[in-house]
Amino acid sequence: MKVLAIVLAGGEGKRLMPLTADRAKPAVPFGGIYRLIDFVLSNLANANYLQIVVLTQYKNHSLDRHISRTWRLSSMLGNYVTPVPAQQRLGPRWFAGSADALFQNLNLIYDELPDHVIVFGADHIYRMDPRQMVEQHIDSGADVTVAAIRQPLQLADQFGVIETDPAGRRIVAFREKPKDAVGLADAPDQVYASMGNYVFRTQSLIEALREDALDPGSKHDLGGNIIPMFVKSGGAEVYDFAHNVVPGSTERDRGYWRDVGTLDAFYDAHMDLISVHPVFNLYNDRWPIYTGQDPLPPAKFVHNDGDRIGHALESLVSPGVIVSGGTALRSILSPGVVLHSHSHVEDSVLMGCVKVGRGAIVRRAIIDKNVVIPDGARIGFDLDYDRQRFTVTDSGVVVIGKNEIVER
Ligand code: ADQ
Repeated sequence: MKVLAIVLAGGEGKRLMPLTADRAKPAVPFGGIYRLIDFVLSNLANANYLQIVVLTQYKNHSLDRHISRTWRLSSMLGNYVTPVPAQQRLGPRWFAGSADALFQNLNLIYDELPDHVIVFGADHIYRMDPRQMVEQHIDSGADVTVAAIRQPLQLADQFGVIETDPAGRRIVAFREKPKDAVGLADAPDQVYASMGNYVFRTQSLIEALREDALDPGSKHDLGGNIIPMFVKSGGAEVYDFAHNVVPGSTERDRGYWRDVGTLDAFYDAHMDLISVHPVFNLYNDRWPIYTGQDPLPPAKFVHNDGDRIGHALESLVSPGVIVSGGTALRSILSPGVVLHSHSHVEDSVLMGCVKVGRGAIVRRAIIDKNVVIPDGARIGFDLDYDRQRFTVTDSGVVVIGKNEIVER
């Protein structure tokens, strides 16, 4: 059975601004050394699906660079991860929606002639063995199988909401981001949400995309248009993510899936990583999360001119970090971060090469690459002041964009 994987990585990620000001959402750094796209690509690679096309569009420079530097598979064995930027192949327009992105790249499917096509989103934090979903899809003979997970009812308007037949397999209704969803019969405060991960029978996908392309009223969106088309014809099934068991997983981290589409969700997913018993276990070496890294030296903790020794507690510390007389508490320090004497960073995410000056204090913040926090500056204390100069989320997390200049 031949399977081609297509990863949709063209999303704009408006709600993650300023982190997506000059990079696509799937290229946003996560967990110190990763980028969001590493999670879906690792899931596919660990499952041995090694013909992977990544459709990019929006501000794709750092994404393309990351994929071509990191995700080099052995082409001799016919394996590849290929970023395909929107090329305006069908006239002078960018992709309209995710279905249009697939339609414009149908040639990639014709080149491979797979039996089934996996179409996965690129911006979630999770471990999943996609083979189990593909197996169910093949056994059932469905045109499309949609991965689903229970989510809180109040988030229903962020997801494709699924209703199934009483057996829980066939999809009888699929509504994209409904404002008036009702809860499940056995859990009124939950809905069954699409994870944005699909497996299609190739021929069914091609026919649906062609039909959709001819419809002037369509938004050419997979969730909004294509999946409902299959629901109507009775060919859509659900794959319950709760049944997915990844090698090396434990009862605790099974079923973990985070849509990090908002700054608060992005922040919370990081705070989970540094909790004593994180739900998402980065240390499962039977299902590794792959990434690419510059050859940096090990992290070091030193003192400066007889000051106290730099230290980090309950934190993730990446290679290339220098903690020189400063303190990090419950924080993520990405490669190349430097904390100078008497600086103090807590409950924060510092991305690559952030420098925190002498005596500066940073609390509950996400600080993007290359930002320099001047000596003695205070971030996350006076939120009214921070709001005037940075982004502050609903829950009070201060977010400073890449290369932003910070005044004291
Ligand atoms: P959203 O994530 O809101 O909902 P969308 O913006 O289409 O839907 O993004 C889906 C994926 O496609 C993302 O990985 C994005 O990066 C990518 N993408 C979007 N437009 C693209 C384009 N033109 N070219 C290439 N890639 C593109 C979707 C589903 C919901 C489901 C949620 C789960 O539509 O039904 O519940 O994902 O988070």
